[in-house]
Amino acid sequence: MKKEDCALIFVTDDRVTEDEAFLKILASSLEGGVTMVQLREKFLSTKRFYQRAQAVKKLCVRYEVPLIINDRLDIALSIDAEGIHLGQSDLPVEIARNLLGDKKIIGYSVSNEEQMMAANQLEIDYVGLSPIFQTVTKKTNLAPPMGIEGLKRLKTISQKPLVCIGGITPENTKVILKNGSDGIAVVSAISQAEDPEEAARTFTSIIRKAKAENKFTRTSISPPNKLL
Ligand code: TZP
Ligand code: MG
Repeated sequence: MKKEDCALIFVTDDRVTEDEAFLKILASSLEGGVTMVQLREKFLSTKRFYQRAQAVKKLCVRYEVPLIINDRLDIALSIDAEGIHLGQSDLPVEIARNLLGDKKIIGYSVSNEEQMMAANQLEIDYVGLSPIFQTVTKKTNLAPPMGIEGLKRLKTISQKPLVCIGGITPENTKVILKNGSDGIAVVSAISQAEDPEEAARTFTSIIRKAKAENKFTRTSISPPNKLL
């Protein structure tokens, strides 16, 4: 996985049940610049999940954006997705890695220090810090929000790219990126926006600016190479 791929992950909204509306929101998010899509479905039958995944894959291929599947390795394998996102109570990462091979993306959710230390030992491509802020979108298996203080703490331990999730809006994106997150993963702020394309564009522009500023800050405080 290229690190830039996890800059803006659109996690699809399983509250949007109607396929046409679902695909329209997805296409708009891609048009607005999302860098990866995670298909997350908690209520669909396996057959409907598979069919939706096929349609989502087609769109993602058109935009050359990687598609990963939440939880379901069978669906990921069946549509040859770019990867999978696993939580603490999902299939063990080692098993998923064996079945997917080295080239696929594995994202892994972490909520505390202990889980982060364990994640450092795993063959994963990025860690999802969950949740950074309060969210109403996910109701089960959800730890208390870690806030920016939690992000800072986990950043000091992490050896993997970090992607924050939970309650992320254009207003709180900059502070997340300034405190060490490599990307953000968003549901409602795109899927429930009046104009999902515009919302994705707004995130894209904030991320671009924050990354440019971060680079400047880092190089301006590091000593020139030859003095190292
Ligand atoms: N995992 C942790 S929080 C969350 C998931 C899937 C939902 C985030 O949704 P929103 O609407 O961006 O707060
Ligand atoms: Mg899961």
